Amino acid sequence: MAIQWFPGHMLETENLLIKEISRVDAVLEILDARLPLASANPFVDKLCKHKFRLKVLNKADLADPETTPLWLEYFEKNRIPALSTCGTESSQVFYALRDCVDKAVRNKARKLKIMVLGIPNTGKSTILNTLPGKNCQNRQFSCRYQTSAKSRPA
Ligand SMILES: Nc1nc2c(ncn2[C@@H]2O[C@H](COP(=O)(O)OP(=O)(O)OP(=O)(O)O)[C@@H](O)[C@H]2O)c(=O)[nH]1
Ligand SMILES: [Mg+2]
Repeated sequence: MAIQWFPGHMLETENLLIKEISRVDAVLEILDARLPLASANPFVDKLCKHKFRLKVLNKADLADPETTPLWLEYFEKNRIPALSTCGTESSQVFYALRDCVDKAVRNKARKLKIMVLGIPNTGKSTILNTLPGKNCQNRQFSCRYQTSAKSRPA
């Protein structure tokens, strides 16, 4: 019996991302700070070839506090924009997004569209839910939440 290792919903999501990427100004790639390379999907490299992308090393509170700065140094050396966050801390999430907006699309006055993606359980929903929280200065960011595949929550 052949084992289907690439189920239909994954293909569906890939196609959706390819379609939507041209409509966004920047991408927040949510990673697990404890394993920033292993929690990255190589498909995102291809997808974001011509798009500004900020790697967000989330769950930094669970990671080794001495190792996370080394990862950030590694990304900086490779000229890959990255920062670390604790997704439940609204101020950190706010600064992550502001950094992304500042670097990616400085001169645009209109509202910006930012795609938030990552492998399961890295904290995408937490970050999106934290963002419009009470401490998020003057609600400068508003969220429209679209799930990655119709039948599955992002
Ligand atoms: N300690 C800690 N826990 C976090 C952080 N961010 C998210 N979590 C927890 O990690 C778990 C997964 O977070 P979600 O936001 O559901 O992750 P997700 O990427 O949306 O997951 P999927 O929708 O399944 O892909 C939840 O229990 C969160 O409370 C963080 O920065 N620190
Ligand atoms: Mg989610």
